[in-house]
Amino acid sequence: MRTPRILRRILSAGLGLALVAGGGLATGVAAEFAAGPSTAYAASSIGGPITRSEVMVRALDWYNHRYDIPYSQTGRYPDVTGTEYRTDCSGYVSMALHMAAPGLTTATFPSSADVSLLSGSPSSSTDLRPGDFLDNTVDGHMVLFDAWESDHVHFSYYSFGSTPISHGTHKTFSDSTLSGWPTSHYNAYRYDKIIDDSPDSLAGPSVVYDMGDGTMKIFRWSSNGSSFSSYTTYDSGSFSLSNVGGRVATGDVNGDGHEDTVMAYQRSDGTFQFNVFKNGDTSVGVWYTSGPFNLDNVAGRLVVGDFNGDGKAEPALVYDNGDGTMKIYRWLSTGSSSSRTTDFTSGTFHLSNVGDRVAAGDVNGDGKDDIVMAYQKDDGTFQYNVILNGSNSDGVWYTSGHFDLDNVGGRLVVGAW
Ligand SMILES: [Ca+2]
Ligand SMILES: [Ca+2]
Ligand SMILES: [Ca+2]
Repeated sequence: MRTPRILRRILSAGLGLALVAGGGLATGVAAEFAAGPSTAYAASSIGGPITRSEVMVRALDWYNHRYDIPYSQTGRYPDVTGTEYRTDCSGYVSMALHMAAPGLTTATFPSSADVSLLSGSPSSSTDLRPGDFLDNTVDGHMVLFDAWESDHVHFSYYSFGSTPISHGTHKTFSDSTLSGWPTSHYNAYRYDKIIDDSPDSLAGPSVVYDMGDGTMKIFRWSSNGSSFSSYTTYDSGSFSLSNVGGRVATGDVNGDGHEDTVMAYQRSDGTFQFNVFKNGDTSVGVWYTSGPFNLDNVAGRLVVGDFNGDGKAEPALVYDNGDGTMKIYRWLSTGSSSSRTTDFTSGTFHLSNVGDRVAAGDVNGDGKDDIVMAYQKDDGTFQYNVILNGSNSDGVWYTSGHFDLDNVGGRLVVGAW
């Protein structure tokens, strides 16, 4: 319900921007390291980065006490650490996100420096993830997004519009109302400091070993938080790594929260295929087979990232056209296959100056991975080129002084440090 209280914005825009970069932790190995061993329920601080799982645990805490927390726009109730938040819809969302107490309002949330509008009206807000929220400034109400059902059409949410806090289930954006108000009045937002987490596993290394007999073995170590003490192996059967070269990368291609390994394999008939190994040690077969396509022009430039921010990672291949331009071949993930999507073709851009120095990560904090390349320039300097989402050149983000990338080779990595 509409909250008359107008709160002064507490966090400066500068702080917000600094932490937006922290929000870029969202994907991949670096995020898991950054979040530490107790990723799922690590305690956040007020106004600090917070994992989605912690947000949902905090939301559940008030829900579990829902008969003890009367709805009141002037009331207060403590969170799990004793900080008191306002006992209405926006106070509840502020509490769940561990923002400054007693909380923003439905009116001030959209203009917060730490909040971003998700693309599209509610009917197209398919990017919503647990801990995002829907704000209706027309009627002065908001709800916390909980989770999609498996069809990614129906969803659940928490709402504190009256006593007690309610948990709405099996809703869709085609429904005329959401939590008692017109669905079309809501917009979808994300707290910039929210961190996607991988609740069931820590990052671990894996190596792909050529057995020399036309088969390969994948060794995959698991982390217990302080050592890589156990590993599993996968034996391929007939699978020649000479057809893969260095084209091995990881990402969560099926969106289950666990990294998977992807390889680009040149076939003897001149086509290639993507082989996917779920969790890095279980073959789930071929996710894509091309027409004629020479992976020699890709060399080791396979990257895997979530380039459209839908929670599933996908491969991209950086291809030397041989005429001083390059093409980034792109796919999206259906969760069980790689589906071709639009490609990016550069103007003059010599991949011979890049070699295998190509990596992916979310460099602008929008939840979508981007491609970074280190390019040796003729004057002895180098530059970082950024291709946002792997499909939109954003030009040069850095130019060095004299710097010889021959000494780097292909050793470029990108992470949220
Ligand atoms: Ca996975
Ligand atoms: Ca994706
Ligand atoms: Ca990005």
